Amino acid sequence: MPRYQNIFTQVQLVAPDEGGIALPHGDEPRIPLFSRSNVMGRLGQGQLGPIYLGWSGIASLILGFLAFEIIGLNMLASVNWDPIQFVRQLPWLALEPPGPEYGFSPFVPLAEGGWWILAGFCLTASILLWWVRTWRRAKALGMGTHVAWAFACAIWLYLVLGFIRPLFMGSWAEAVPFGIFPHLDWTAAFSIRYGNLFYNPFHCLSIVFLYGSTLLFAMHGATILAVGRYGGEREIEQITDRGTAAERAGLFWRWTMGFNATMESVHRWAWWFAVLTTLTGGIGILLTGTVVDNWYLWAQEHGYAPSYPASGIADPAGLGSIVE
Ligand code: 07D
Repeated sequence: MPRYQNIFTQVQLVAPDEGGIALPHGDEPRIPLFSRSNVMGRLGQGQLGPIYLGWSGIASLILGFLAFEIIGLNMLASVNWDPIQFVRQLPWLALEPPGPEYGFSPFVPLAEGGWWILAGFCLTASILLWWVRTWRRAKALGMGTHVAWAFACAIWLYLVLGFIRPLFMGSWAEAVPFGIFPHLDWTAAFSIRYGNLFYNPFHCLSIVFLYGSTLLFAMHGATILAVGRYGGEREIEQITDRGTAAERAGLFWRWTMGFNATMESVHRWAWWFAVLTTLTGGIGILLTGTVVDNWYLWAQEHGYAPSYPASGIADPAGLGSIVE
């Protein structure tokens, strides 16, 4: 007897390859590469491919590869083209943006930050083209564009960090370097330079939404797994029925915390939390150094951080004022 298989049954569907819906005439071709993987089937879908790779996908991959190469070759050059040292020191190697003496000029000698601008340009073009891909594929499938909008919010933070804020500050030197530890060092230095980012309320908001996202994701994932035995992953079919996984899931949260999201609204909660992480984050970074020079002093002024007795120590941000 055919039975509905759910996440617990570990049965993989074996059927003729499924190529997807027909595309509008003139649309770019899909690469008709199909394969099947039992391991991937345990993690998700067993059929791999086909991959759709239109012009935006191809251009995005080429530009991403160029960025990757520019960054990698510059790092290799920084260790005198020694492959052993490249591997050993990789986590610490960097491609730095131009120094402050170049302001925001697009004409910077390659070895003094020009490569950083070129790599940044390629990476940005690559990311934007990938965004075009998320938008166009959603449209082609008759879907909403929620993924593209959420991705746009992440791109907003990325652009603020690497382009918009440096533009407002009039200096490429404000931008983030490429490199594993170097970009982490940059965040620490940035925080200290601008008086401790913990006192930036938008950083606080961003953390709320970041942590909130993980909490919501854990709650939702756990809830659906917990009602898997009642077919909980068939969320939409269950919305209006009684006695279903959907009703039990809702009841569980109403009993434990007095309120429940619905099978539909929990996804809006998750979407907004994720989106607001980078939306508020970008605002916080854009305000730093442009509107607020020292978040700790700002927080004191606004009754948000305690004021300590005068220490006589000059403001480390170099404003010349004495920390009260
Ligand atoms: C970064 C942007 C979108 C990314 C895109 C993808 C590539 C691929 C591939 C070349 C993630 C780009 C694709 C690059 C390249 C190839 C092959 C999204 C990003 C489009 N903080 N902090 C946040 C916490 C502190 C600092 C956010 C916690 C210190 C700075 C988040 C703590 C200092 C910035 C957050 C903490 C400091 C942030 C990031 C605790 C010093 C930011 C949200 C517990 C370390 C960023 C407003 C995110 C921001 C940011 C969390 C501490 C500095 C909420 C939990 C005090 C400078 N911090 N932070 O989703 O938005 O990032 O700030 O201590 O710029 Mg912080």
